[in-house]
Amino acid sequence: MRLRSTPPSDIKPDEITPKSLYLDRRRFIESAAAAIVIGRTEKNSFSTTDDITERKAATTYNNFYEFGSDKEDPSQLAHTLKTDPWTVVIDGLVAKPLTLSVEDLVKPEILEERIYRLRCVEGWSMVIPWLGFPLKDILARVEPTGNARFVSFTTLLDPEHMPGQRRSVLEWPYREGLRLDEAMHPLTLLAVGMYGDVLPNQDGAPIRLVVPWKYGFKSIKSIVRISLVETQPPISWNLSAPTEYGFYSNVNPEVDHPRWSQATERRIGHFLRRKTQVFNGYAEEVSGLYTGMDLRVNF
Ligand SMILES: Nc1nc2c(c(=O)[nH]1)N[C@H]1C(S)=C(S)[C@@H](COP(=O)(O)O)O[C@H]1N2
Ligand SMILES: [Mo]
Repeated sequence: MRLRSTPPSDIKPDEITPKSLYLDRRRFIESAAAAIVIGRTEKNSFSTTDDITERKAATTYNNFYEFGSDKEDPSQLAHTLKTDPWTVVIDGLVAKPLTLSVEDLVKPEILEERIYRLRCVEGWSMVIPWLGFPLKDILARVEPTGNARFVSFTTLLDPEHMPGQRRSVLEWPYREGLRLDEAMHPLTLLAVGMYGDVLPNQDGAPIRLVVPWKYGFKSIKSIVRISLVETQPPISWNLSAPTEYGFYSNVNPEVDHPRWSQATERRIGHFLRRKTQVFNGYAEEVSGLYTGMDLRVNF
């Protein structure tokens, strides 16, 4: 496997077109996906056996406010997002800060497929086969220092190519956060692909977070910075409506949103509504993270 994080010497970096980088990235993801399909006979204990949502739905019914607030906006407008070149900075309270090109991360040998439920705070859900790797693997590489307690994530700020950022619907750039133990949980994924292919722009190319037991807005898209910090970081939805969106935002059928119930949800592609599960069905894995916390107060 030849991975080209630095260009061959006969080509100057500025002669490499974004297209060729994109095709490289795509080729590596496809080989990862092929390897995964071969290995799929072994059940991945992290994946749900729920029916997978149609790819068409997962790529045309999106929330990505940088491209508008209608569900169809991102698939129609996100082609303007420039994902090549792209770097992710991992810094803050760490011994070894790191700047990675996404090419460093699109390695078939580190990618796994994880079929996760995604539950949007608005009341719909999907089941998506992601290609990615646990966030904890990257955090281990940077070696968080003893005072690091939270992780702060930031999306690209680029109003020229992200038309939604020209309006102040949210505080830009989009920001999210996790407590360090949530970030280190083996279910917490950084995804670079879905459905055996690179992430489409509207789903958060080239790299996004997936936290399956939390409402969808925690799964921040198109990440440029991951910072280890000491205190709970500000997050965009909480800044815009603090009584509606808390820092934790764990899926909880018993804690309603102030304007609607969270007891049931509509699985995209299914007719009947279904009961929402506590921690989106991942209680066995994650409830221990919240022992002793009042989840009505820490919503
Ligand atoms: N940068 C950014 N990330 C984001 C959002 C956003 O508006 N901007 N929307 C969030 C919300 S509300 C949801 S439900 C999920 C949707 O992910 P999907 O479109 O891939 O299903 O992305 C989340 N990540
Ligand atoms: Mo959402």
